[in-house]
Amino acid sequence: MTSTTTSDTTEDPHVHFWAVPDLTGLDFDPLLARLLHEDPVSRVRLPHGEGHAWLVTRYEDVKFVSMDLRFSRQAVYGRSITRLAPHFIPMEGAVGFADPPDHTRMRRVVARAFSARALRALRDHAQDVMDRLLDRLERHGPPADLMALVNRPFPLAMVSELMGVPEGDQPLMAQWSDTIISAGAGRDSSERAKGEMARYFTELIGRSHGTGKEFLAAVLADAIDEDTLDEQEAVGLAVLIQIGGAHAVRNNSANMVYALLTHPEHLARLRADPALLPQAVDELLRYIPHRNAVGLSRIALEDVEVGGVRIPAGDAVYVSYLTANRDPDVFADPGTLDFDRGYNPHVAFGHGPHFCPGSALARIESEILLSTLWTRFPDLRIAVPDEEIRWQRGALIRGPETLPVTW
Ligand code: FLV
Repeated sequence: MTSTTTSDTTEDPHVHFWAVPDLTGLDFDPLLARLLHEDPVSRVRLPHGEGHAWLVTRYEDVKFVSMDLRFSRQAVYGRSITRLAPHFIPMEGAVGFADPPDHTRMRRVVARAFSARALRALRDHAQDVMDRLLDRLERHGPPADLMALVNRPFPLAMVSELMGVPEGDQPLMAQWSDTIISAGAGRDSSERAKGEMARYFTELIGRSHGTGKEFLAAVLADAIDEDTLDEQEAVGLAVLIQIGGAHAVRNNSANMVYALLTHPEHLARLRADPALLPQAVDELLRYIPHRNAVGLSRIALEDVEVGGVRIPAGDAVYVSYLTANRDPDVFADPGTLDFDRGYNPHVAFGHGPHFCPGSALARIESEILLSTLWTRFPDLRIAVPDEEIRWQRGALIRGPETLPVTW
């Protein structure tokens, strides 16, 4: 991108500079809320990268952009697009940067690891892991940090099981993921962590050839042997699934616990009517602002009109799934957490080809956490005043740093 573009847009009063504040609790980014209502297809400049990008906030427009193949992820790679983090999260050749048909080929391999049978086994395993973690929480006694004792280790153990990462290597995974999914760790440490994690998975996949095992590293090794994937694609997939599986669920499920602890009527309702659980989890997914700013853009391959605005070929476009989930044209009273919402077609897992491949596992994990936690600890409550809870800073995915609870 030329410096002319940068200076032009910096001067342009129609480009919103998005400083991306460190928000706390479940607060909704005020700029995002304003853009949804006042400037639904706008242009923004983020703290890193160059120039500006389009930001699409309305539900129907978000779905349109994320489905339409005239918006490309492959064209993003290597461009210094304005963004929240100083680095890109996916590696070169990874699924996040792929378009169909390559993207479809990669996703088909991942789908093998999320078959109905595999998910049933993962649900049983999730309950075992949760039971053990809550035994440990009980032995620890109150007060305790739920992040350290439950919300961090639980999804990490689950995705490691799915992937075939041995238990002893899980702390290493957590450390790399934290550095990669951060805007604040710096480009060098993030790139180093990506490199180290990639080397780890290259080795793990290398050891898994022909083992006949069902974990994902073995499935990826088989796919390489069948020439369905090359090694870089397989490793890129493994890195994104490991990070997404552990990091996204850790934060999202902690935000769910926090939401319930700060909405006692909702919690009481859910405990009185456990059959409500799947619907409650979906409403929490819709309601919780999962991330800061926006993640990975797409590039318009030709001029495309979105919500009445012409986006020129070559421009970068972001969608916000957070604002889509708060669009009053789709969700009545969108700012209210409502477990009785009948129609809830939220896009918390994204939309289109890049829709989260782990959504079923994420739902299972949240359901097991929320159903087991209060059965075991009926008097669970936050142990400190709300303003003393520390929330992650410089984060891409939002969540509490610690969640001190007592019972
Ligand atoms: O938060 C981001 C992110 C998360 C993730 O799990 C995978 C990703 O590729 C990304 C990303 O590209 C940008 C993010 O801000």
